[in-house]
Amino acid sequence: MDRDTIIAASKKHDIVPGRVYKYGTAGFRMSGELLDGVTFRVGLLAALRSRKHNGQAIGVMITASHNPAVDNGVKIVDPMGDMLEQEWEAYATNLVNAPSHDELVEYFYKLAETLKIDLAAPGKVIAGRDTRPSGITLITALADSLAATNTTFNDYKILTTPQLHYLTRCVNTAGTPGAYGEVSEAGYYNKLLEAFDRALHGRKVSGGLTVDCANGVGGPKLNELLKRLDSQKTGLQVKVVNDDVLRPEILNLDCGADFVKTRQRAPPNPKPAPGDRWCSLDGDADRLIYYWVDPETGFFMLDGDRIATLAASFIADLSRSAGIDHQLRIGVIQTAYANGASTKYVEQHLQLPVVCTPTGVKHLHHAACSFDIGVYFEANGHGTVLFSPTAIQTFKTKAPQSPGQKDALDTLSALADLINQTVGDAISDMLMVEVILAHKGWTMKDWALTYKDLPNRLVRVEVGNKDLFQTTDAERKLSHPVGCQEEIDREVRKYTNGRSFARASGTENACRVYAEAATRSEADELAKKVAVNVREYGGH
Ligand code: NG1
Ligand code: ZN
Repeated sequence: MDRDTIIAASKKHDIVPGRVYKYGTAGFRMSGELLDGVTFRVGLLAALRSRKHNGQAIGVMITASHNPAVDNGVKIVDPMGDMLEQEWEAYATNLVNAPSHDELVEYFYKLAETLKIDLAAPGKVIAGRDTRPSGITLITALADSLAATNTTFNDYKILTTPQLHYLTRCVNTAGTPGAYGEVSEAGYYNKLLEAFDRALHGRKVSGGLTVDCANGVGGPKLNELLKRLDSQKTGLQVKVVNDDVLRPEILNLDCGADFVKTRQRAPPNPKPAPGDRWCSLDGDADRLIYYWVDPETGFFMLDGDRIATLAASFIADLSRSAGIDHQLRIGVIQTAYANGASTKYVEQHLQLPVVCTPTGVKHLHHAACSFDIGVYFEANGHGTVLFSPTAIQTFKTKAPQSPGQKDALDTLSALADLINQTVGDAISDMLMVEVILAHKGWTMKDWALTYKDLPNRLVRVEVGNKDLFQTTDAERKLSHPVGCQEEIDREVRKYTNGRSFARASGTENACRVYAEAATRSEADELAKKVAVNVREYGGH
């Protein structure tokens, strides 16, 4: 590689000038038309990152998840399948914002020098994209930057985000004792289904399940999995809906996990029959929301908080049955958006510790690593359960004292294989939920009865300058603008079980206000009052 080659390639993929780009919680995300140069430059960073990690493969995922079809995004996956290390987010931002091709290359070489990266060493990048048409040209931009930097490039084409995370870890662990799985899409399905079967341990799922795939990549991928599923043996009868990826404009349109969660209702089309079990994935299949429409009481949603509490209660029970509950620390990680009733349920009923982190799965993932078993979910349905090497070792080596203990240890071991250890994965999480319901012999209603959600409201508030809003205490309090938090506290005190907070969105140019209280009307009223307050302090 040399400067001239990189400059020549870069000239084919310019950034749109006059814009400021930032590597945020979801990488770079915006209108797909603006991302050609951004993706080229992300390729340069991935080329550096791979060499920094002795040539291990770095993943690049092209997706805008639950955003409208015209948007797209690009993010980097680290060698073990987790999200890009925070320090490097700033390098990504700087590279992408370099005003000229010369300055871009200048910064690239400067980074290599300060980070002591040997550019002559081999580098490797793998990529995947969702079903957005703009992804095809963005992959070309990525391929060009990898060619210009002599980096080996493997394009896995259309994948869910969690599949790309899975593959990245598989590539880098192949042939080692920690091998994560077979390096192929088929390997992913086989690993999940083998573990699903093992986790069920002869039990059967009861009741069909309709899966709304947001007309995104989850549709074809779930269909691939189902082709290999023994639905007779496992009892899992899935009906896939909203899996049309041939009309890109309907991606995430009036369907999918984000629609269901934010609108708090089922997709209008097709309409769920009363009593049927449903779940929705988002546009890149890393979020999952369950729900049903009750013939008497109407729509009922089981969101990320519910999935987390279900998983935590099951795993805690299993570890007690296995006799290892005193050896392993189990914890639940949430954000401030978790319903207060779920937090109370985990702390008081399950007697497990809860950690609250700022929004964004990288924070939750990080906090989960400090437990032997860390259950983390955002209320929006994105999350997973992480098992430490000690936990996995314990499941395998502990000598069972009874058939019950053996069953529990085997199930825990199977869960560690079933649940994606790299990132939240809607398809893997769905199989986990089905296993747990089958073990407990629970209907959706039984699951819903574990606790009662506090009524809540999330509102988006347009402000003059969202950067004025600075938070502390895992985003639960505002430190700035000065005085704003006192006003919020004053309002909250007026309500039974009242809780409210405001923060600047990391993905949109707005603030978000969340409020919960004992009744629907009180939650709405509190949200409204705090929103007015935020608008006033926000320079409108
Ligand atoms: P922002 O826009 O920072 O609130 C949203 C979600 C996050 C996370 C990111 C990334 C809410 C309230 N916020 O972040 O949980 O998923 O998008 O996609 O759901
Ligand atoms: Zn997503």
